[in-house]
Formats: sequence, C-alpha cells, structure tokens
Amino acid sequence: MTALDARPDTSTVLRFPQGFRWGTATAAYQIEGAAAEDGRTPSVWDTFSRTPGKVRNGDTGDIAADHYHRLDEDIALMRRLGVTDYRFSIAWPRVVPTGSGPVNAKGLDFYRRLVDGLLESGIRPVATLYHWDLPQELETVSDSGSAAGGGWTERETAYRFAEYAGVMADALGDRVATWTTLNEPWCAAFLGYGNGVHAPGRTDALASLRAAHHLNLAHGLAARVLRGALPASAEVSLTLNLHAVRALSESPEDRDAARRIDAVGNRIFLDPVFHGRLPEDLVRDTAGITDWSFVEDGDLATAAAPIDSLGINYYSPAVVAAGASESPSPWAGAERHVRFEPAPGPRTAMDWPVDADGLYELLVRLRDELPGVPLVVTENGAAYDDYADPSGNVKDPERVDYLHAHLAAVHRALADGADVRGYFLWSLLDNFEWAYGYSKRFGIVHVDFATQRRTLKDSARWYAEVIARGGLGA
Ligand code: IFM
Repeated sequence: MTALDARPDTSTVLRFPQGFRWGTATAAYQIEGAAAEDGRTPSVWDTFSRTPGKVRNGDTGDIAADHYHRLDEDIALMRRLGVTDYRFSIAWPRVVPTGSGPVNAKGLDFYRRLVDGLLESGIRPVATLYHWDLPQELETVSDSGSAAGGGWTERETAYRFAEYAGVMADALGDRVATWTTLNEPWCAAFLGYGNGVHAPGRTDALASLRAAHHLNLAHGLAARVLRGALPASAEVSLTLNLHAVRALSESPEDRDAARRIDAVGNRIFLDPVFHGRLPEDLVRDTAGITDWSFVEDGDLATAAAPIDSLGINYYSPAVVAAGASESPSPWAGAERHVRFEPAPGPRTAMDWPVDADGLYELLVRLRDELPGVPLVVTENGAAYDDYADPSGNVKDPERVDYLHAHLAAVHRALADGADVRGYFLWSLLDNFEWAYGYSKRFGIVHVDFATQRRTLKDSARWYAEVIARGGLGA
C-alpha cells in the first residue's frame, strides 16, 4: 500500500509466527475513571484537564470509560476477542497517592483483581508503570520549597518512580509477565514541558530537556529495581513513540531537518537507553538552551540498564523540511530549523496521515541498529468518527483497512528479519484522548459515554478473526 492508497490488498494470506502475541492496549487515566475513589489522589492530568481551555469541551478523566467499575465486563470483552495479551497502565496516584510514602492497599487491590481476572481468562498481563499520570504532589512546588515538586524537571522524581516500581514488583511481580517502565517519554517531556499541550502544561525548552533526561534516568533506576525483585521469567521493557522521519527532499537542508528531529525525537531516548550516551549532535543542537550539566556522573550508565524488549508505538510518519516551527514548539533546539509538512494521502479523524510504510521503516531500522533486541508494537490504531447505527452496529471500514495495512507492514518487517514478537492494537475501548477529550474514538469497542454501554465495532470482530487465524487473509 502506498500513502496515496488506503485500501490494502486483502487477498494475500499472511500468517504470523507461532507464539506471536496478539494484544490490545489501554492506559489508566484514559479508561479507569473513579478519579477520587478508594484513596486515589489527583495526577497532573486531573489538574490539567480541570484547567479551562486545556482539554476540548472541558472533558476530564473523572469517569472516562468507567473501567474501574466494569473490570469484569471489560475482561470478558477481551476473552471474546481472543487476545493473548493485554497492555494496561497502573495509575501511580492510585497506589502511592502522594507519589512517595504510604502505599494505598485499595489501589493495589484493583490491579490485583485486574491481573487475576486476566490470568483466569488466559490473558497475559503486560503492565506499564507510567502512562503520564504523575501524582500532582510531585509536580507542585510547595511554598516551603520542600524536596518534592518540579515533576520530571527534577531528578528526585526519578528516584520516587523507582520506589513506586519496587512497590508494584513486590505486589504483582509473581503474576505480571512483562513490565514496561515508561510509555512514550517523548510525549511526557516535550508535550508536557515543551509546548504544553499535555499536562503539566509548561512551555519551557530547558524544562523539556531536563524532563527527558530524568525520564531516561527513571527508566534505568526502575529497570534495576524490577530486575532485583522480579522472577527471572518476567520481562522488563520500555515503550517509545519513535518518529518515522522523512526529509521532504534530498537537499542538505531538508536532510539536516530530518536529522534534528531524529536526534530530539528518537535518539534522545535510544542512545542513553541502549548505548549509555547522549547523541553528540543533540548536545550541539541544544547548546543555546543548556550545557546538559544536569546529567550527573553515572546517569547514562544507569539509563542503559539491560532490558528484554523495546516497545514501539506507531501511528503515522513525519515529513520535515528546513524552516521554522510554530511557537511554542516541542522540538527543543530544532524550533528555528525545522518545519513540518503535511504528508500525502488519506487521514484519520486525528488528521494523521495513513502510511503503514512508516511502521515498516522503523522496524527494519531497529533490526539494524539494535540487533538482538526483541521488538513489540505496543500501540497502533486509528481514530475515526464512529457511531452506533439504529440497529446498534458500528461500522468502521477505514479502521479495518488501517489495521490491515499496518499488520501487513509488520509481517513484511518480520519477513525481512525484524524480530517482532507481538502487536497491541490501540485501543480496546473508546476513551479519553488527552487534549482531545472524548471527541476522538480509537477503540475497537464503542463506548457510549452517557450509558457506558460497550458495543463491538466491526473492527473488533475483524481483529478476533485475525487472532483466531494467526494472521491476515482467508
Ligand atoms: O491515546 C494515545 C496513547 O495514550 C498514547 N499513544 C498515542 C495514543 C493516541 O494518541
């Protein structure tokens, strides 16, 4: 499929290897609701979503898809789909409400029930420790100037995160198959502290680079704690939203723009985590913002703690050219050198281009650059303007085409030697899509947010068949 043609060729039979993991993914703040129940305290997203003008329609995650109260129903849905794995995230403020210190037994109980329910259903639990819901207490800088505060701009937060990882490993280490430290630290750092479209909504390039470093540090510290506490069979991983960057032309200027985005979008995480170093060109590009003296001796070695797999979240590629970005920009150091060009082809309801080649490109790049590191597509999917028709059906042929094309791209990467172990469809349920609130539907299960009624979309039935057959095609 090319970017100009969203209809995949559905006639070819593509089988995936035996043991390939077929999953769906969600995140705590996007589905759980029960924001003030059983001892949970606010996260930065509770605060941000309550700030006028930050989230479309003033939506919050207070109720979301009410998953906290509908756990059994949602596990039953997954059983119906036949997924082998379920990727969910744990809300830090539910289990360690103040970010550090006392553990909330009721919060832990919820995740115990979830994990036990999955295991009873034969579904492998894949837990993410951080999907952006930082306890507010760790972000707020108190008047007394106490040690807490500053969120990811402060290294203390990385140590608090490692403690929380230890709490979860002690509570569920015997039952969770894969532990992912962080989901998409790029978004947490650069959307949260750079252009401020995500919580906590700060717009400060230096803060975003500090946050990126402290997230790398937090990952490494937590990976070490997890290793020490988990059984040998448990896997430790990290999920990155790597950018499939393409230069608009072969001109040296456009190619340099692509290099800059690759540095601050991809290698800022890949190099510390897999090579224990910062990209030299990134340090050069950001010299006007920082000398990186907040990186202390030993931090990069800590970030490079060995992990068992790398998760990749992919939705669409980025096309860049020499120019300047809008202000405030999340692209620290590249703001005045790079402009983003619309990629050709059809678009999803997010206005993101549909282009499965970008996923293939990322997977074969990682095959070459990280030999020996198993890869997992931990998120892939699309938002469309779905609705239940009068007979109660939700027809979403564009999503089926999108998913088909991206699974075919994964298959092509496998055939070309990429060690891809699994695919997690984003998302199981329609949910709170961050700054877009409930206006964007990524689920393969439709949620009527007024009644919380769940309805399988056509894409859910299609995915169940794919799983049952072990691949695409009749
Ligand atoms: O909904 C998000 C998810 O939380 C992180 N990855 C991208 C998804 C779609 O925007």
